[in-house]
Amino acid sequence: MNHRMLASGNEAIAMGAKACGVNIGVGYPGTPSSEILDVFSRLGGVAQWAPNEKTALEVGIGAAFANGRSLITMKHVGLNVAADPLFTIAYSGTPGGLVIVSADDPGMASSQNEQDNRRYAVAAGVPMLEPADSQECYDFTIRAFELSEQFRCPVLLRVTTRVCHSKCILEKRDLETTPRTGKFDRDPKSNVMIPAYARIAHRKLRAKLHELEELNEKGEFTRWIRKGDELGVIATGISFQHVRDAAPEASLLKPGLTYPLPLETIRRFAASVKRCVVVEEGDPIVTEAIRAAGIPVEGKAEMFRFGELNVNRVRRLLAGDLTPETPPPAGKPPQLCLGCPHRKSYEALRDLGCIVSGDIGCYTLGVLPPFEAVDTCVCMGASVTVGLGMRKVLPEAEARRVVSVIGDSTFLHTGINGIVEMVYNRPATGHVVIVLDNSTTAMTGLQEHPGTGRKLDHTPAPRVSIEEVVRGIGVDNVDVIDSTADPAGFRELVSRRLSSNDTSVIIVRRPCILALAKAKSYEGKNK
Ligand SMILES: Cc1ncc(C[n+]2csc(CCOP(=O)(O)OP(=O)(O)O)c2C)c(N)n1
Ligand code: SF4
Repeated sequence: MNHRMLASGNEAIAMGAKACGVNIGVGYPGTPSSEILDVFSRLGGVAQWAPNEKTALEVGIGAAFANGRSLITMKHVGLNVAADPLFTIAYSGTPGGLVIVSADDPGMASSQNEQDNRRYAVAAGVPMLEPADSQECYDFTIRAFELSEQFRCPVLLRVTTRVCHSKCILEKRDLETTPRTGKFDRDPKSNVMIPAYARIAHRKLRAKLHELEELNEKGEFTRWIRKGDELGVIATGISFQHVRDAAPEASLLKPGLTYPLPLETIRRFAASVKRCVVVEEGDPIVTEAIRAAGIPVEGKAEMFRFGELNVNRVRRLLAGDLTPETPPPAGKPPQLCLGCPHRKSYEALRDLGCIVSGDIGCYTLGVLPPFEAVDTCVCMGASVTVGLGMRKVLPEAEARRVVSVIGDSTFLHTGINGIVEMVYNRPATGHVVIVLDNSTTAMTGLQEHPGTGRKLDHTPAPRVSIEEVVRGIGVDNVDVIDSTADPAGFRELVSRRLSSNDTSVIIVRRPCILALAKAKSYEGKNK
């Protein structure tokens, strides 16, 4: 029986994973990927949040080494964190299926950069599928697992914000397969990447990519829409939908397996039209690959490299219209909620004249008025280490003003490494780290993490104690305080710690007001 429904791309990926019997879904939250594992869990799949993306991928690799199927989810910047295992698992592959969802955010709706992760597929030599709608999210997820097992290689499923969040008709197939049974066959030549084995594995990987390219030429993943021969457009992912509206008269070629590309099919398509243009969001990756194969195609002007494409921008791109674009109307700047526990902390840091090495989460909003209290922010976990670097070179009086501010989820993601660095290479003035512990991953939608005491599905879990972790690493002073209930005490504590040469961690603990209500409902359910 077939089932038609309205589903977002993220829901479709979860349903595809469930349909093909994925044994485990592991990820770290990040817009626009966060809903995938929640839905997979609600469908009855085994899903868990990892402390960060590297751990997520490694758990998934382990499950796939043990013959299981693993789905790994993350936002684009998460793949930077997971890049180390990615490059080597591309060599060895796994007997079980390993599919990594990279959810990219062109236009930076909710991200610190708009990096184009298609480059990871090329750099690591990992085949990549790029769905353009929810149906393809579902179908490609299932095919990604099949390809991963057939070719013994991880597969990247690369989606973007519009594909993740737009809802369209999805037809589910009657497929429900049972998860694969775990088993481990010793095969060190394939699974242990010492140089002698890795040299062979790299050659095997390149051979697999050639085979995949041949498979791709057979057309299963490519849509060729024949219209007139005046204009032909090659478009991938969401750009394909924009082109259909912007240039209904154009012939269209949409590769779905976008690494390795079906270059011979593309050559024939380009030769079949008088003008051939590549329309792609982000970097000109497909354009460059096609041109490198000696196929003459037009690319896009540099101005279309930034932000998302839409129907209007694609019309302009095709018309070669380079007049300045009207900027979108300025929206209301985001703000910390009224009653947010981060507010009192920033008021104090502002009034104390601190140099704040910040981090990523709701609390990054401390950069905006009325606080204007965050001075740097690079990537998750960097607050601690960037603060330490500042302390190493600033004159003493300035160094004493530096504090690192980090959220609880971010602390457990990659902040812990910074604490190890602080204890090992302590600055002469010591250092002060403030962990804003609101008992949730608020910014990405209130997900659980190892410090909340609940699993992804909000049932009870062992709780990792931040204070025990930092004490164990060897921090001199560890304090827990509520800056909202005791603002004066918090100011006095920060001043005291800043004036000493100790290493200090101050944990500001008070729940996010939005998470509090939800947490109460879970407690009711968990009784
Ligand atoms: C490598 C990476 N993974 C995921 C994200 C998405 N993300 C941004 S902030 C954040 C965590 C926020 O939680 P927390 O540190 O507890 O701060 P809060 O928002 O609760 O104040 C996440 C997961 C990201 N920016 N970078
Ligand atoms: S969601 Fe929670 S942490 Fe984020 S601004 Fe609102 S109250 Fe603060």
